[in-house]
Amino acid sequence: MLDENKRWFPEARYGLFIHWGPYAQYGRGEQVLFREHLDQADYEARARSWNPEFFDAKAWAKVAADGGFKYAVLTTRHHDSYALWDTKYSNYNSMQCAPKCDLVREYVEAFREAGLRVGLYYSWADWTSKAYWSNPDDDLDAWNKLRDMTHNQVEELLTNYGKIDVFWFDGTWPHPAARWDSSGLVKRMRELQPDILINNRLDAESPFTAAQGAVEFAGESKTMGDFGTPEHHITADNDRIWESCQTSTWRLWGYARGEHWRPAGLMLDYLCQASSQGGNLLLNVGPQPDGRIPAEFIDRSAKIGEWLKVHGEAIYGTTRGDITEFTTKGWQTLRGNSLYLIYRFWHGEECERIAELATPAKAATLLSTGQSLKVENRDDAIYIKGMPRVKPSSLFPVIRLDFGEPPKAKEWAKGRLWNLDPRLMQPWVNEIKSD
Ligand code: H79
Repeated sequence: MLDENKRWFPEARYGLFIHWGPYAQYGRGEQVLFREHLDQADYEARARSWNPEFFDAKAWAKVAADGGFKYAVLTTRHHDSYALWDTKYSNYNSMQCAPKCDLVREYVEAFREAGLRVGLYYSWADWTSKAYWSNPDDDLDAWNKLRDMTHNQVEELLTNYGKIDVFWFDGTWPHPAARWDSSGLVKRMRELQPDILINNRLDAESPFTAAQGAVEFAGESKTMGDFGTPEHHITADNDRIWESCQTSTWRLWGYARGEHWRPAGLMLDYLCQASSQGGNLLLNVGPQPDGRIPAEFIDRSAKIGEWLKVHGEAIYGTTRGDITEFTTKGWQTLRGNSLYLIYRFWHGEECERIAELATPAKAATLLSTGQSLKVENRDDAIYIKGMPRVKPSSLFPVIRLDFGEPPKAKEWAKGRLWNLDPRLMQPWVNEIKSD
């Protein structure tokens, strides 16, 4: 059972991931330094002179609030180790470089003010450090210095910015939990911020000691941390809360010039799929080097926000809903005595038939228009009558089915595709006249 103080997280369902740092200047994602083997000194010089003249945390917070996001996670330090806050453990930070301000503080204050929960992303990795790229056993003093710096910076972030709701680690590779002493740090973090949710990127297999091919890049621990973090895919974790992170573009997280943006419908699809499988979506945007959020993102995010204003009850605060096979129509979520049918495909027929449920339905409401639809329970199925022929929402229409108790699937209909067991399909198979 999830602690009371952590329950807001799965209920929130939808967070905004913000990847931003001096790498935005290159317009080729957040890992350009390493992936292009750029000259370290050139990169650092350009980073130090980076000055995002149009950065306005309040404008970001408005985009997030209008988009229907309930929380956000900002990269306070990515693998390039440039810190977006006033840290005393390195001078490679936005206070001592060109911006001359604490970008994390502005972000935290603006997002809190807009009513959002606040998360901080921090990468263990430090691509500017020889110790990071080396086997710690070769120079333990250098390694310990690097590790202590990460611990100190995390403590700083959890001490100087008020309440932080989510902490999102990344970049453990190529060093395992024991090297980072990530469990020691997590313990300290919970002392500083007892309610904080911490993700699971706290471990990695070490290429310095592990057999080749056994390296876990993303650093997802199955046991440590509060929530799972599938990246670029949506896969339910049955044992704990989880959040899938997805880009709104192709695959880079930091700003990428000339990008092809995913349509609003596709990004909403991710949100509905994650909700239907009992997880969150952390949707990413990479703000421009000048500090503005790309117009393409604002446009798409606002469309999803409009949809959520009308259909949000099918997402926020719901629980896993894929209790039956619904692939031919879309996604399902649950809340108490209600089942939400989220239509990816609007079939345009006047009558809907739902055969899989064992609980009779009492009422149906088309959230997209607010109208109630007629419900009949007969012939071992639920019929919804008076469905509009024309799709009633430019994105996904939603019908709320209300029951007298939490709806249950029939024995044969439990799980998607009947758990791939042909025996469960026998009552239906028996209706086949002859071979
Ligand atoms: O911040 C985004 C990515 O930059 C970050 N996670 C999301 C949220 C991420 N960092 N690493 N990975 C995802 C997985 C890939 C890791 C590796 Fe590598 C590719 C390990 C070795 C090659 C990245 C590049 C880490 C070292 C070099």
